[in-house]
Amino acid sequence: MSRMSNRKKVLGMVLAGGKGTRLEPLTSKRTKPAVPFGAKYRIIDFALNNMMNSQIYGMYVMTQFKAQSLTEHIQRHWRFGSFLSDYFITLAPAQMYRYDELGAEWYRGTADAIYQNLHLVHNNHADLVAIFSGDHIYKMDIRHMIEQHIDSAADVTIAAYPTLLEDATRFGVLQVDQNFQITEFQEKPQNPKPIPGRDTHALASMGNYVFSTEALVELLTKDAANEASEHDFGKDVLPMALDEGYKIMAYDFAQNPIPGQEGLNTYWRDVGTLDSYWEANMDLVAVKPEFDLYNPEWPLRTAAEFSPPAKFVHETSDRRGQAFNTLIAGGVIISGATVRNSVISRRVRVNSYSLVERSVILDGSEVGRHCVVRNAIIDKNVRVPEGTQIGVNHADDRARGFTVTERGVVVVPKSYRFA
Ligand code: ADQ
Ligand code: ADP
Repeated sequence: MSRMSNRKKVLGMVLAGGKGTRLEPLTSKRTKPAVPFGAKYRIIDFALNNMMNSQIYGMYVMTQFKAQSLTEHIQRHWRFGSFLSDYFITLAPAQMYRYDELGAEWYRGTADAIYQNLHLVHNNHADLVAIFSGDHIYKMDIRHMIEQHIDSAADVTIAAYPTLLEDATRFGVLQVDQNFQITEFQEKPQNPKPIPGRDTHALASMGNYVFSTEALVELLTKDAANEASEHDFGKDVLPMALDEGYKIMAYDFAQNPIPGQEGLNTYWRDVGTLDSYWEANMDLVAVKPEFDLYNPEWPLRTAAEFSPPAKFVHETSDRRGQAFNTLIAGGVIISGATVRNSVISRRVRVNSYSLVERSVILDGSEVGRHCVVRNAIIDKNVRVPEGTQIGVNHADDRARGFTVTERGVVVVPKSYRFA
């Protein structure tokens, strides 16, 4: 829990039950928020760090599908309780708490995930509830949003990001008045309305909401009683709230940079597809990345693993161990191989005479000698045998059963065994 401006108690609730179907095979064994990202992190870490860095120290994480690695990650690694007296992070799996009333139901939608846990809001005496998606890569100072919520006397505040019109069909699209009060909300419209005066962009909901507790309880109770509802914030609860005259404000994410950051806040990515996941990893290795992992004023906590230092082995002039424009995690050994524009996670090995370019390699995988790996995502614990080429000939890649995306990224599933 956290007291903002000594006025309000804020409880964090992070939605982490997404299936992430379009990220398969990365999500065939793990939920989307658990997908590893940026050499050391998992996607959910960014949302959790936003809460922590905004002094929201009390959080519940709503989980359901394939939550094993997410659960272990949070239970084993997100343990900062001994440093902060008011810190807790607790998993709230779909456990049919309201079994007597609803029967055996999992979370039916995002609103239901919160409805089924409303007792937690009461138990924590929260004045405000920050309900955030656990699916995105971005940095946000939620304190600004809460200040705005309080100052504008809103019932609900929705974080908003201007997105390209053609992408806006995947989001909730907002129309606002000159005070940023929301006048219209359309969930995933086929023809999104542009921002007035800026017809290339629409104002998208980031799926991050601050609710006043009273409005949240009223709205979710009403929604729960509606049999036609899918119990989703975007599809059901927010349109209903608007119809019923609740005061809903938009919060302008871009105009509110985090501490230690200059200029506008331009980076928010829904890494919902393999291509966008790969691109967001590649964004990190840009010479001047738009998303900065190195801002000391915005620490990014994740699993602390006691891996040994990364090592580069150079034995002879034709076996140079080298990496350029690359993120390398602990425990990696680049031995006589060249790695460029890549994201290399913990304990990965790349062996002599091999070349890895524009690729993401997840924990514990190994690239044998004389390999070429290009535009690839290699999931955990894959042994790429000597002389293998990945991302060079897509017909070969497909013949092995790998996914080849629209933009030509080849994905090797976790623990894949080469013939
Ligand atoms: P969607 O992209 O449809 O739209 P959704 O699938 O509802 O997002 O997921 C939102 C968050 O809730 C994710 O973090 C996900 O992991 C989690 N989640 C999904 N189903 C869940 C469930 N049953 N139980 C627990 N958690 C669950 C939403 C909004 C749009 C907005 C986009 C922004 O509806 O208006 O624009 O997010 O990405
Ligand atoms: P991910 O690929 O999602 O990162 P991990 O390999 O890190 O998954 O597994 C996450 C946790 O789940 C591990 O700590 C491990 O203990 C547990 N785990 C993984 N596979 C199994 C399994 N088959 N049975 C039981 N536990 C497992």
